[in-house]
Amino acid sequence: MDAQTEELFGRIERRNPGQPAFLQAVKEVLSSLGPVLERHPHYADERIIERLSEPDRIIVFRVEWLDDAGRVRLNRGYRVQMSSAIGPYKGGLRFHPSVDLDILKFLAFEQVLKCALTTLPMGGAKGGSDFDPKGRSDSEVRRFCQSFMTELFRHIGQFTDVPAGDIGVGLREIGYLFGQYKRITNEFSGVLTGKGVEWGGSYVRPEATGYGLVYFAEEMAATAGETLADKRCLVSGAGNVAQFTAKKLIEVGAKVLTMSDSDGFIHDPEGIDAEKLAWVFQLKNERRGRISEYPERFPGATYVPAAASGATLWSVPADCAFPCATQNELSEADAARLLANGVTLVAEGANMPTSPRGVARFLEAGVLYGPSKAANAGGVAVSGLEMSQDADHLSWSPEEVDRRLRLVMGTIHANVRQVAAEYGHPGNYVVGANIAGFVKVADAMMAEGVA
Ligand code: NDP
Ligand code: 2IT
Repeated sequence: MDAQTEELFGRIERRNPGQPAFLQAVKEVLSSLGPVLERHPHYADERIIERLSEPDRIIVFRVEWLDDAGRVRLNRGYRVQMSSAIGPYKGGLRFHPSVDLDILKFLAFEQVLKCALTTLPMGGAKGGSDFDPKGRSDSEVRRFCQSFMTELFRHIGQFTDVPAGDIGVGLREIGYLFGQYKRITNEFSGVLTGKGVEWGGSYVRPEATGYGLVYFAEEMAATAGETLADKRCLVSGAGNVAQFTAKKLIEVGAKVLTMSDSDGFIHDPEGIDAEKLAWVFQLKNERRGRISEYPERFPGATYVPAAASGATLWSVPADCAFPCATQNELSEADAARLLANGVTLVAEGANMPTSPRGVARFLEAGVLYGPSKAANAGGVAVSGLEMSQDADHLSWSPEEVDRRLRLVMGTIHANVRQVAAEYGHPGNYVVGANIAGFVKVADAMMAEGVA
């Protein structure tokens, strides 16, 4: 960063004390913008970066609910509406004990640029709660969701803000949230995405983030004249994104060696095939069990608890890495280990999973590195397609949605590469994604003027 950008970042730092994840996300973007600010000084004159890192609005509220024993429980709910420059606020809801304003501001900031890359008209937001769904009964989750929506409903709407899922929020939670919104407003609309196909959802939305990630990785590999067939792949996480990443990787002939949850990881040297993956789907989505059960069912595999040795799944030798669990799950040491083992492609399904020093390692090594805001944009892109279908009161076939998802991922990939080259960093997907997303939002902000 040059002296002027350093000074600008210093101001943002002073305005947002105690928010390391948010500042990490802003700094990563700022570090890419040098060439565009030099070429277009009007962005600095209009203070676009400072305006973009200040949310339009933050809503914080109390969520109280009754557990199965009839005791009163208390959580905090949030919605960070970051930018509506290019469309209604859009972005997921996360239910996880680690959720706080810092985490949601980082996610909302990333979401603004990600949505800009999708080619669809969506702004950026994120929300959620420090509620922990783990170990909670269905009726406790339902009561929590209903209470959460009893406040959130007044801040969202199909033309205002359209939430969806993220960590801890899947089909079940979206169902309870949608039911409560409808009960309160007497309105059946596209106010949430990730709905069931029978009640206003889109085919391929559950698959979209993982499938889109693999489509993006295929495009990356093709620039080196490669495919993913027979590649040894590391996947982290075992939730929505990890499951469908693994599914598509298996479909295209790659070998998936690992999956994980917050307790530890499994390494299956023979590869997780379609049948084993179907068992993981059942374990995680129906029984809501732990990945540690995998070796009991498939004895060729080993389980490594996270706390035991500090070992991470990134130490398993492989060709490609797909972090799909959570932010900062891949450290500089992990990146170094992956590179030493000869990894050639890294594509991020989770949001900001690689630490800044880890990213620097990948870029220095010149491996294919696809940052999250480009590589995992397939999820929100199909959310955008769900909004289109809701607005038109119709439903496209799975084939049609998948075709459009592939098209969107191909377009993002081409655009990101083209912009990176145009600004003097050919092959650098970080610079390409940050500049392409930024310019689109910045130009809209300029056109809409300061009020
Ligand atoms: P899920 O809740 O379905 O799965 C999350 C997975 O990550 C679980 O295996 C979970 O393990 C693990 N995990 C969560 N938090 C931690 C943690 N602090 N440390 C270690 N492991 C953790 O979420 P998704 O699959 O939807 O989301 C995964 C990532 O993908 C997130 O970064 C999310 O923001 C991102 N993403 C999601 C999209 C979507 O459409 N769902 C779209 C784009 C990005 P455990 O069960 O033990 O908690
Ligand atoms: O991080 C993300 O892009 C998501 N969690 C999906 C958001 C959405 O609105 O579909």
